Amino acid sequence: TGFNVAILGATGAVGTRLISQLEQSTIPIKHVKLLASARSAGKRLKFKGQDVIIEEAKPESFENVDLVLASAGGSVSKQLLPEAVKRGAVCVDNTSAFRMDPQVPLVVPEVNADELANHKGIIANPNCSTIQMVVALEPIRQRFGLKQVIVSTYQAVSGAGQSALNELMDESQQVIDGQPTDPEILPTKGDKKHYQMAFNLLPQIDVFEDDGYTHEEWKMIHETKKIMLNDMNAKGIKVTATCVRVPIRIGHGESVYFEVVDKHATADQIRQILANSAGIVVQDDPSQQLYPQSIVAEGSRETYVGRLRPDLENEGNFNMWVVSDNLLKGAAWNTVQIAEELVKRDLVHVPELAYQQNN
Ligand code: A2P
Ligand code: 11C
Repeated sequence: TGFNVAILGATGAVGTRLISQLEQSTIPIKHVKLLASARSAGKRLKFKGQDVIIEEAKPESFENVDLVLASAGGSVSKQLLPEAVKRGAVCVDNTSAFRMDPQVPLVVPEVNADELANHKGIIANPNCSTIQMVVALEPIRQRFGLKQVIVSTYQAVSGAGQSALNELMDESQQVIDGQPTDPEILPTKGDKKHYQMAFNLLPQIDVFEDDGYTHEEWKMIHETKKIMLNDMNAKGIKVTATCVRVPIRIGHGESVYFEVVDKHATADQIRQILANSAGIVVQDDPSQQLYPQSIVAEGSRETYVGRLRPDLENEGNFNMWVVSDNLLKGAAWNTVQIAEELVKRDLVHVPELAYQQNN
């Protein structure tokens, strides 16, 4: 008994963590299939100590698969996940391919797990920087209401994949050695120019939209509204974002400024609500210099919150600092956590009215 599970993109920065999160999960597993590009076919990775031969991902790979965990890039998901659904597999997708599709729930279990009941075969995992922010904001919204969010991010290089992480390490060594650097990937693979990341800050994550925001900033705005209000254009909460890449390996940091509806809210009350909320660890004691740090969050499934303090000149407004491992809660853990919820809720089957490709 148990499920046949396929991991699509198993060799990537997120894929390898999907393997380890699945190893630790409560999901009963009959068989695991590891899928990647033709480049990796025939190589081996371990699952629970056993060698598994990596296969090239094709539509037929999903025959007899119950559950797919995907993180091989948006175009791969767009092409292959509808094929998987046709073959009866429920897909949890870590890419941006389907997030804004009205047929697809966009889920952070601590916030909107009930949306899973409406799935049509595909469930989307949000962007990493969005996930950790909504984990921290939703308990505050539920208790005090939320009017406005202004976020600035400090995002780790692993968000751009294993090759970007390798580039940061190489460049760092080159700078230390007094050698020239040769950037080819960052700030983003899909753009024309590339800049040195080592010992630098780059205020560009993903490509630019016509309005001057980057696509990463667009995601933080619209995904937040879809997750918290079930409407990507909802006017109920105003959100604006500035996303910055910083030369660290793992663990996104976010300075989140927010305004609540109930002006009587105090920082102590908010701290207490957060401390009692699922998936959150409050690390907030200035007298002990205690606050969240990326290198501490690395390897943990939790979202860390600290530096919570009221805006001294604007009642009902607060600042906080939020950190999480972007490859775990931001990606692999949230994906596996969604899969665990699907199993618990007996939702690992494609409904009769299944996902329809509309392009
Ligand atoms: P491969 O290692 O064979 O290239 P990252 O996010 O770290 O860059 O990883 C991307 C993941 O997506 C890798 O597992 C990569 O496999 C996989 N991938 C890339 N292109 C394809 C494709 N066309 N089909 C299946 N998997 C792919
Ligand atoms: C980054 N947030 O840090 C991106 C990575 O939409 O899943 C995740 C991209 C996505 O570069």
